[in-house]
Amino acid sequence: MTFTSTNPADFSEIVGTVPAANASDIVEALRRAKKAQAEWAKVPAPARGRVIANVGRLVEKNKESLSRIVTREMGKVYREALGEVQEVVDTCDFFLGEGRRLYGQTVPSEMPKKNLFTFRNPVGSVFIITAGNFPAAVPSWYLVPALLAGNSVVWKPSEFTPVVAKALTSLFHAGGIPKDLLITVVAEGEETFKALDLGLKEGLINKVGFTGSTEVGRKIGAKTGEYIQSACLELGGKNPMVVMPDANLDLALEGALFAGFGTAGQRCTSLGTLWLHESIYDAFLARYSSLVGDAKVGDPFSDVLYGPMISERYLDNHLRHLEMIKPHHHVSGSSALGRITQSNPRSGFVGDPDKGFFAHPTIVAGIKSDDELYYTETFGPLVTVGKFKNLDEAIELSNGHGYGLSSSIYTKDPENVWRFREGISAGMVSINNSTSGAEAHLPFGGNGKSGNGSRQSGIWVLDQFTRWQAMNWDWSNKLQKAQMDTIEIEHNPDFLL
Ligand code: UN1
Repeated sequence: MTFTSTNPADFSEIVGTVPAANASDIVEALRRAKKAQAEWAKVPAPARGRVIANVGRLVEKNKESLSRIVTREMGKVYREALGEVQEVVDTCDFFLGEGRRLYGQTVPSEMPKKNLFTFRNPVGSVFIITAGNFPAAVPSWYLVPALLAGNSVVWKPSEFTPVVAKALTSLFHAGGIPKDLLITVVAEGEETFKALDLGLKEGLINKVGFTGSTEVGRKIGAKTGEYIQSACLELGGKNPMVVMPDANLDLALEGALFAGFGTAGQRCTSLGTLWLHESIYDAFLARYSSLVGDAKVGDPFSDVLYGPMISERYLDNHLRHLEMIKPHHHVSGSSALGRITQSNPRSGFVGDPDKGFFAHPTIVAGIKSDDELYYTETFGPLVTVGKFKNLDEAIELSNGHGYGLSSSIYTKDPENVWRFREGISAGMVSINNSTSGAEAHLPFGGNGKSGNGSRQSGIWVLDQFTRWQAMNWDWSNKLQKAQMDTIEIEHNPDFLL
């Protein structure tokens, strides 16, 4: 069996064909990767860092060609694809130096002639499962630190972006990562889950990393929990953007346009609900609607706000979310709803909409906290808009659905900034900036329905791919008993001046 990957902007174009793995193929790959890990862990970390440096330089050298594959296979606009590949380079640049750090500590002992130390050990073999919306950058957040830290990786990319996965994997191998240390398998969800279960049972998996929906993340979290493991979970979001009346409204409009509709709303950091203060609600909404109404949609290789949905499945999901629009909502942003076709056109569309899976941008205003659209992640070109009276209410509305990935506030008042930062439950907070576009060396991750507190990127992800080992070394040549052979220093507890 094979997967045939087509261009979502022109589904008559085949991007590539890759073999489909079943559960036993994946288990076999897990066995090979496990075997390869022991040798890799013996390679000094600075040398592993140099391999990561090679990979970074190769990705940089192939930036345009890899970005073109990203746009052709996934559909994001070429400028964003270049940014995504740059994020892989940034991740390699950060971790190549980590090969010369991977710091442990020296810690004083409570006893003489005894020394304490900590070491970071690789967890072993890791199984990474990623989504199609960031087919190169998000996988690199797992692959790069996991390999740098001395682990082996079996990677199951999205079945919608296997050609990007193949290309990225070949760059890792060309950079010096041994073939069995990073094995990429393309498989359907059911086979992947079967392999996860079998691999955990056989002791072939020491850590799971998963980026995708909350629904699947819950199942993976439960499965790994059975084996006393906690997966690194990066799940959905319903990211709020709060606009205070004192904000730079032009800036907020620009931010809301990019956050809501960039990547056709298919980032986990995309804007969910735009919360507007009641005093600016009508005027801001009118400007936002006309800005979105005028935006160009279409061929992702031309100058458009966004291109197609990743696949028909993502388009179908978007269509299902449109059914959640209720009579009390006010819809704007385009001349029509749903799929863009020649018979359901979008003015200014660039290209032939019938060739791909394109969707009209949709703004749903008048959102209330008991609406289905309030607590549903829509993952498409759909932004909900609601009204608030004061910052406390805005924070409550921003947290109330239980997601907590990214968030944003537009204001000029530092007091609003600090109150928002303190009150918001999200793992990431933007001030006068889009909800999307996190930099590759800050902790990335969410709380509640967005994740179990695990963080990717920067130094923080090292806690996912290493285990702390504590060592004590007693060189006194006698058995010194901790907490019992204590040292008492004479002092006068009654001393007064
Ligand atoms: C994702 O959608 O899974 O912060 C990741 C951003 C990007 C990464 C998004 N740097 O929008």
